[in-house]
Amino acid sequence: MKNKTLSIGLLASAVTLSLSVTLGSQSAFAVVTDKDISQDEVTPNDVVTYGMGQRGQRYSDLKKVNTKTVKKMVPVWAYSLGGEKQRGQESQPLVKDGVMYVTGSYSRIYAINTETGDELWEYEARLPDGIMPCCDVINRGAALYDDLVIYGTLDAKLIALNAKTGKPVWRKKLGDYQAGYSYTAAPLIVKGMVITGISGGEFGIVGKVEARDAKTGELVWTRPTVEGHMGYLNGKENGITGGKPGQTWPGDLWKTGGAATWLGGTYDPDTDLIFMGTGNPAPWNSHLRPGDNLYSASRLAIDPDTGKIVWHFQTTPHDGWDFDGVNELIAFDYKDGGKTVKAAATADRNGFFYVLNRENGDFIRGFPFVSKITWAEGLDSEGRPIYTKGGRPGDPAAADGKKGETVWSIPSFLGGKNWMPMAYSQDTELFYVPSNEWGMDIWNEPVEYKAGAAYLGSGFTIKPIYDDHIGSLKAVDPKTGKIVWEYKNGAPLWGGVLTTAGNLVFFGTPEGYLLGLNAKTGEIEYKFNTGSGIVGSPITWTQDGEQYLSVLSGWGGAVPLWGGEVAKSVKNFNQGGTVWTFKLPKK
Ligand SMILES: [Ca+2]
Ligand SMILES: [Ca+2]
Repeated sequence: MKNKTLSIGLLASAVTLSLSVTLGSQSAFAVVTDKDISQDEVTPNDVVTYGMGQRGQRYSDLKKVNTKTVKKMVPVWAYSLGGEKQRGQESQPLVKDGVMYVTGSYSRIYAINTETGDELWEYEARLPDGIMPCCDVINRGAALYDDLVIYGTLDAKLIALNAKTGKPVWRKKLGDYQAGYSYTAAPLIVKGMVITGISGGEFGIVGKVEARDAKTGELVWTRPTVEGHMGYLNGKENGITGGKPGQTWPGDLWKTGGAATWLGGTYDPDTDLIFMGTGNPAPWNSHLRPGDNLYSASRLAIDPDTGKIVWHFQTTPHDGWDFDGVNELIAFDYKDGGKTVKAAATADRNGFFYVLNRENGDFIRGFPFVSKITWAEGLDSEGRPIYTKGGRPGDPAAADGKKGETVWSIPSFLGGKNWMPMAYSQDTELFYVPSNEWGMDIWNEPVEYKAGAAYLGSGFTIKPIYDDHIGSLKAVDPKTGKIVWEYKNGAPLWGGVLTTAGNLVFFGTPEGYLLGLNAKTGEIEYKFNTGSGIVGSPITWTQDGEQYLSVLSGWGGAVPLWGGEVAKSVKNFNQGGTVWTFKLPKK
């Protein structure tokens, strides 16, 4: 018996030794459980969800790095994504047990030792010719579940890899890339299911939200986001979205209605609801589709067990400006006269910030978060826009049949805020919104649907509205609508935000800087040049008692491709692809 005990002991220490060689000082490789995911916000030793928690608040209670110490923060390693492929790097890394999982441009994914920056494995999806991503070859991040790391690819596939080895375990098709479907969002894990949306809103696709068994990839339910399409649960019909076709769309336009769910979603465990946003109705030319065009340009609350829409809130009914309603809806609570309000907030492409009752979708309040809005005069008591007369680009049929009247519109279609996620501080009770101040000339043209071809029926040129800045990081009070402070940036902001209990707000700029601002005042407390523009989202976590911070650097995304006159001003920014990791020096 003694010998047996001894040999088991030796075996155990041998295992520990070999793991420590691979994973540095961290403990043995552990699977990611539903509990790890639902607790992610309050477990600072890992980051196992996109959004640093299912609610997507991007808040960390870590404060070793704070307004007093942050000036001493230094890079500890930088990892190059390598290869000849660069372009936009919009990913948020994940961290578990001393391993970082980060996606890169062109549907690549990497596992890196968080202590040393050593590569553990790399996987590159083989992409076919003819993929049709609208807005650069980006990817926003992966999901972790059990022993899997799951991410989507530009040819609209979902791939699960073994997190330890990087070898594929399952692979599912989300849509037909030849019809314009693609995938760029970070998947969301809810109750053992992997929840995905779909990209392709500029190609007349039909948006949908889907749930799959995260371990096997088997489809559980699918919910189309355009009125008239049938949903399915466990292979059986599960009700037509909106009840029946034709209520808010003319003719057959609902069949190619867009409403792409391209940014993925958040989940609120408190109300047990998935929040997903939907993009523009297709085509952009709104005169071809009178009506509200449900459920485009909306936020949807979906029951994760049934895949049914519980409530919806449409930010831009009958959108005519490409004001996709996909931006993240973040659950948060606040006190109003001693009563706790279960709210959720979102900063829309259309320039308005909305606070909703997250239990039923009721409008609580809304206000502009950009300095100028031309297309609407305000919001009514239910949150519906009051359209400005003459603010909608004109109907070609009312002109020469080829081109309708051009209007100057603020915000531009790239939005008062685009995909880049804001953060909510539980300390300051402010939202930190990465916004942009710009406008566009926009006009309409005739268009017909053709599978796999752009389906816009619009032309546009984006232009700055101020001489000195486009980007504007704003501290927004959701209770009053007050902009508490603003940090102006020359180039448009295109990366996500992180806020911490150290009274700091971190984000990157296209000029290449990682910035740390004072969360209360907006003063610059930290500035580091990463060598390429930052369009990724920073994270922070703790390891061996030290606070780490990581961000992916690599300029690209939609601005250089679609930015019109703005694109000219950023064309000399160098591309890249590097994960930068920082911490305070050891004494
Ligand atoms: Ca965590
Ligand atoms: Ca769009």
